[in-house]
Amino acid sequence: VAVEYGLEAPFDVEYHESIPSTNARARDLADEGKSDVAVLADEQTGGRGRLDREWSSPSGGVWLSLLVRPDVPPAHAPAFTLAAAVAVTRAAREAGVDARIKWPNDVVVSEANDSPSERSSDDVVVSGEDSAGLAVERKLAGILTEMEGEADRVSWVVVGMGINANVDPADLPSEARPATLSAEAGAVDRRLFTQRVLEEFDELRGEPRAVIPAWREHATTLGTRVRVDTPGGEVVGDAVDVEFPGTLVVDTGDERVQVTAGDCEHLRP
Ligand code: BT5
Repeated sequence: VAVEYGLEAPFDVEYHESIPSTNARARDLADEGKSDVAVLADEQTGGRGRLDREWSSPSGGVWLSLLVRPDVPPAHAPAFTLAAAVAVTRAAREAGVDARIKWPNDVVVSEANDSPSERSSDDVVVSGEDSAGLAVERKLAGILTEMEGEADRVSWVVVGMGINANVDPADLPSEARPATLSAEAGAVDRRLFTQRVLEEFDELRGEPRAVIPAWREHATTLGTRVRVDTPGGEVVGDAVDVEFPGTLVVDTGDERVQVTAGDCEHLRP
């Protein structure tokens, strides 16, 4: 049952204690003609990531989907993923967590930030590494953007954000290397945290192109060596930039490749 969540937000907020998926609910609301709704849940029983992957959503998280109807062509929809990543990152940083954005849809915390006491002050640690030489970053949040539209204009966009807020790490799949706000910086007030995410997203959505500089400011992907598994094959090189609406530019040494979708791994510099 949806109840009023008591947020002062530029969205109608619908709160569920438990629901299969806030994205699925937001899509149903889109079919009913609604707009500017935030669907929020304490727990999801059928949370989904990209490519129909499972998104683990135990009680204590911020499982949030925003339904919007922007006046943009479908090709611009990726900018809403970036806007959500910036909004979540800003809210997490305000809460004292060293969150950064990993292209295309992750908010991560670097392993090296976990144990500052084990480092001496003159150590220069960019990020941790595992034995395979991959940078170790743990996932604090993931974003799933879905949309429907005609050739020239979207009908609706649903931006789903899965944020491990006050979740017990034992309830999350350890192989996914999750991070939680509560483990990084202590339990957060989920109502206030959500309000900050909604405010930041609302500000960014009005000017999608302005999202790019904000994204660059908090990106961990730029300046690192990456391996991106794209629908068209693997791309390895230096991540040099992100361009509107969310394209990653990878310098392979031979050429600059523009990657619009894929799974990205950060490699040893
Ligand atoms: C994502 O997919 O990162 C998008 C996740 C979006 C979830 C939100 S929650 C609100 C809304 N309602 C939904 O049903 N979905 C959205 P992807 O990049 O494909 O990453 C999925 C992978 O992340 C999984 O295969 C796991 O390895 C890992 N994973 C699953 N649950 C996780 C969690 N809670 N924290 C960190 N990693 C997780």
